[in-house]
Amino acid sequence: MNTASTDLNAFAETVDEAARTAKAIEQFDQGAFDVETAYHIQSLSIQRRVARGEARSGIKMGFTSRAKMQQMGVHDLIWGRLTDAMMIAEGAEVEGQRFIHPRVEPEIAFVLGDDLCGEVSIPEAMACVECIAPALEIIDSRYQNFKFSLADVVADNASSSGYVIGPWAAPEEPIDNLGIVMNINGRPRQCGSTAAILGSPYRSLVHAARLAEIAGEPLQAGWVVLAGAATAAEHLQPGDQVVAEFQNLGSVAFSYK
Ligand code: OOG
Ligand code: MG
Repeated sequence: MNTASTDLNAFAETVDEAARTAKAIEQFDQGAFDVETAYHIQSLSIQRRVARGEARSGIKMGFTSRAKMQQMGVHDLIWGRLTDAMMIAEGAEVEGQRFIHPRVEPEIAFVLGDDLCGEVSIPEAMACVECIAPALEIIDSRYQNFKFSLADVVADNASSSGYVIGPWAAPEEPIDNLGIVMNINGRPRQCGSTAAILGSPYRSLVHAARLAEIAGEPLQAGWVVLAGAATAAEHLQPGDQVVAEFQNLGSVAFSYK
């Protein structure tokens, strides 16, 4: 695609400003840019965050479960860039003003003890993990009505907005098939298993290593990798208390003001 770099900067500014000011934008025209170009726009939008003082803290994977693909009508794996400003303390009360129409979904988080680059096997990926944790991701598409094409959602940093990490566990803890219940205001709203994430969240980490390397930003020691949601996402309403319980790993919670 021959989209001029000034156009790419304009797209990046549009998505970044929508995120910064929590104001929805229209979807870009179908065909305005392809998926590869969308990753370039994503990178430029994150550069704007970094210029404002945010630091990269890792990456997130998206559409790694059938539940999420079906909910959003997108059937390709995607990824986005995480920054420290997206991190929300476990148990915190989150201000609603920073979001447009947030949703929450249960995930597994990894912290890497070593750099992890390129084509790796599952055992190689496992050997790089320092610890694992139950996590919640708050996604908040900048597009009106949370509707997007694959290229749109990639340009919009895979809808990433916030993430909450629960208690860390040793990497030896098996995580391939752990039950998950996500409760909102004491009621179970989503039930599932970590097996829904590509059969094992470690497969998501293998993809993350490959995709980050291709982008020229290989996974670094100390980074967080979010493996992608195991269930469909749930809308957040003011006053909601969210608690996700993970078999053997404990729970992760926040409230939405
Ligand atoms: C895109 C982000 C997908 C996941 O965990 O599958 C994602 C979206 O659903 O808006 O974060
Ligand atoms: Mg997610």
